[in-house]
This record gives sequence, structure tokens and C-alpha cells, in this order.
Amino acid sequence: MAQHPLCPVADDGTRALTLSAIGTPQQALVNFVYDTARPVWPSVGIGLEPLGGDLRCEQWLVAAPVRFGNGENWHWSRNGELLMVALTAPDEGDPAETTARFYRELIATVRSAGYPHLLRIWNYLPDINGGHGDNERYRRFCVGRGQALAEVGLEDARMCAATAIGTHDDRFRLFALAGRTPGQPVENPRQVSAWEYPPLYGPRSPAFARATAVALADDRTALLVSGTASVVGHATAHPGDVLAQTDEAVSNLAALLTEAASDLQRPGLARFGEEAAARVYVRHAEDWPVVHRRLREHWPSLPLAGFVGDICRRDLLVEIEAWHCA
Ligand code: 3EB
Repeated sequence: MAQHPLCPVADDGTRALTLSAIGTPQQALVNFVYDTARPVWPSVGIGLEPLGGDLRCEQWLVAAPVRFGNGENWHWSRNGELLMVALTAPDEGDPAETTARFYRELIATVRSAGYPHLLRIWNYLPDINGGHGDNERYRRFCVGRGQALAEVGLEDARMCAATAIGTHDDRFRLFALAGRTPGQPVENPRQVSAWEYPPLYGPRSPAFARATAVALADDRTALLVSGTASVVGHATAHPGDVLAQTDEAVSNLAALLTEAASDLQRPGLARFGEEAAARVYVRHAEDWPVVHRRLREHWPSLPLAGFVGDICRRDLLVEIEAWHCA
């Protein structure tokens, strides 16, 4: 692992995101572990091949005590404020069906458990670019998600930050963080809101916020930043050029952080600081070294983790998500 001297990462590659007051007893709500074969909940894998970088594990810490449980296809963990749900199922049939089922189950669960506000969602689905035109699996995923949201009356503009990435394995994975109190969605002035994309990109526009801001107990704010790609307005910028796409994604993230700092009146959010980390998804593993080097130039001390993952538009080669506290 190429450890950068400025990165605040433990020797074992673990980076903690502390979602409760620093100095109080903490416990993991979830550990995203990148290279463990059979993690045990609340440790969990994301089904993508890791490419290296600074991180091996993200610990999402909250105030203890945390309780854990599971059902047939899912695990959960929760404390008094936050709930994490991980649903997984074999990938079968039309992704619209699986997705609608997952989202119905997710929303029913978070509501009945008393954590009705979605704060961050990750969707990892096999073969995201399989199928043609409006039958492309990502577009069917968007149809299923949209249908479940419509059924429960959840407006797109109130959705949370999200990631949707294609895997090369055979399981559908959905992770969701939910809270007792709402987060605040943040949009990106350089980008059309995803739920307002024109039908050119699919019959059902994607329902997610560019970021969700979550107020923490000790007056910090966590900014949970969606997968961010080289999309300007609603169009893909620089098709075929992974480094130009990387720079454009970085510009999008800079604009988003500026917007968040202003919306929340919290100047510290305007740049990635001490408490932050990013996952980077590249479509082609061979692009990782140049993308990694370029990101290191933009962000000398931001801990990074690289993965092979398919981005939801075929012409996108790289996507970056992040969390960031200030
Ligand atoms: C984009 O800006 C890139 O459908 O949940 C990024 C993050 C993207 C989340 C989703 C899609 C999603 O449109 C794709």
C-alpha cells in the first residue's frame, strides 16, 4: 500500500469517520472493508476489486452502544440516532423488480424502526451497463427505484446522497444510512439535479442528491458526497479521456463543497480537511495509476481508495465519492 506521509490514516489502512461527539465512547455502525474475504457484520465488503491507495477500511463510528441484527437478506446496526441497513440478494431478472423490492423493504424498515430519514445510499449492482437503450440495467434500476419512491410518496428532491456502481460479481448490494432527524440535501451549481435529467438518459431520472449534510452532536457537520463524475449540466464531458474526466470530477467536487459551505454557513466545508476520505471508481483498472497520481496533485492529503467499478453511463470512466466533516 502506497502510504502518503500527509494522509491521516492508521498504519493498518483504517480511517475512522466519527459521527458522534469526539471524546465520547464510540462503536462501529459499519466497517467497509475492501480486501477481506469473509467479513463479519458490521464489517462488510462492497463487491469491488480494490486497486490500492491509502485506505483498506472505513470505520463509521457512532456513540455506543450499537445494537445489531439481521434478517434473511439483510443486516442492520443502530444506536439512538442512526441506523445502517445492508441488503443483499442474488442478481436475477429485471433490475427494476429487484430494486423496487429492495427500496420498498428499505423504506418500510427505516420507517418502522423510527429512523425515517435517508442520509446516504450505496447501490452496487452487477453488470450495470448490460442491455441496450432504455433496457440498460442502470436505467431499469432507476425505474425500480423511482417506482418504490413514488409508492411511498418520497419526493426525488428529498432524496439523499447516493452512489450507483456496477460490479463484476453476482450479488446486488444496497447499503443505506438513515437517521431520526433529516439531513440537508446539497445540489451542485455546475450540474443539473439528477432528478431533472432529460429522458435522453433514461425513462426515469435518477433520484439522488449531490450531497447530504448531517448535523453532528458536537457542532461538526458531516458532508456525505455522492458519486461525482464528469457530468456538466446534464452531459458527459470529455468522453474517452480519463484524465480530463478526473479533472472535471474534481471541479464538480470543488463547486459542491463551496455550495455546501455557503448553504450551511460553515466555511470549513469548502475544502477537504483533516477529517475526510474518498472512494474512487475507475472503469478500467489500468487507468488507476494515472488517476491516482492526478488526484494526489489536486488533494495532497486526502486519503483515497481505488476500485474497479463500472460507472452508470458507458462514456464515464471515473467517479469519486467522499465524506468530509467540518
Ligand atoms: C451522475 O452524475 C453520475 O443513480 O444513484 C452518481 C451517483 C450517478 C449516484 C444514482 C448515479 C447515481 O449522473 C451517476
